[in-house]
Amino acid sequence: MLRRKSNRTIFFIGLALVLLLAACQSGETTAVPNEVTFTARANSFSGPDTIPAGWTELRLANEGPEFYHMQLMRLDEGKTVADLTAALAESPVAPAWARHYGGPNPPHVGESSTAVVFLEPGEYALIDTVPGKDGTPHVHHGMAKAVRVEANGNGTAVEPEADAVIDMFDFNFTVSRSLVAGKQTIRVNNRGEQPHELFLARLAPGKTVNDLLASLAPDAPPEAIDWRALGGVSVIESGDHSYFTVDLEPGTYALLCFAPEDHSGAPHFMMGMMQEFVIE
Ligand SMILES: [Cu+2]
Repeated sequence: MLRRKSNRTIFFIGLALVLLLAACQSGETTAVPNEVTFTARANSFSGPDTIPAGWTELRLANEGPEFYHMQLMRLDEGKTVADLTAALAESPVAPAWARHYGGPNPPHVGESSTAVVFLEPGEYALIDTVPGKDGTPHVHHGMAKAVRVEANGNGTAVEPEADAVIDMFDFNFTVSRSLVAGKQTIRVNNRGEQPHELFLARLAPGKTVNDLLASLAPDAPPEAIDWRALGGVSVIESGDHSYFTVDLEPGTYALLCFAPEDHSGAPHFMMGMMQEFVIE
């Protein structure tokens, strides 16, 4: 009798452990990255000065009249946002003491886009290298903000799960798993040796990625922008990865990288990083 009771006790302790383990695991799978929102307006970013380290979903709300993106750059000790802005005025190629950590690429005017990045503690510059209507990158018109990433982050923030994968190489994109209509999270890997980014846009019917590029020329009329900016991931370093979520409807899409080539400074799309794909 005693023996049977003790077996039952062991059984219930075991059951309790199994339930506890299941609860812990379900807690892990429902954890999400920290969410942080920044707002872009004409010549300014607004948002927090300090954010926690770890997997972070950065949201960019575009409340300005042009296209903006967020480019996070981690600065080596002793370097400032002003130092970075001055260096980028000399060359579009970032100095070795500033490391690209991505961020959301441009949403359409009045809309928002997100990207999930892994942030290590440190001092960062949040800049916008997208050129304004005058052809000058917004970073030189005040779109540069200091952001501190602190180690006391949300310990439960986890990396997202991807529905599709796009690899970036020197100098092309490869869609490793097929993209489909509907909402999906895309993992973006930089498998090249240079820093790369991914900008996604939906083209107007019958238009090509070349039409999109022509619409960005300083003398192009405003109505030439007949495509929709859908964000993507701004520049990340070789070997790094990031995520973004997008809702794709049937149509033709363009992938572009505007990052400057390490030596010539020429935008990567001129070297082949421009591609179209179709969603049925
Ligand atoms: Cu590139």
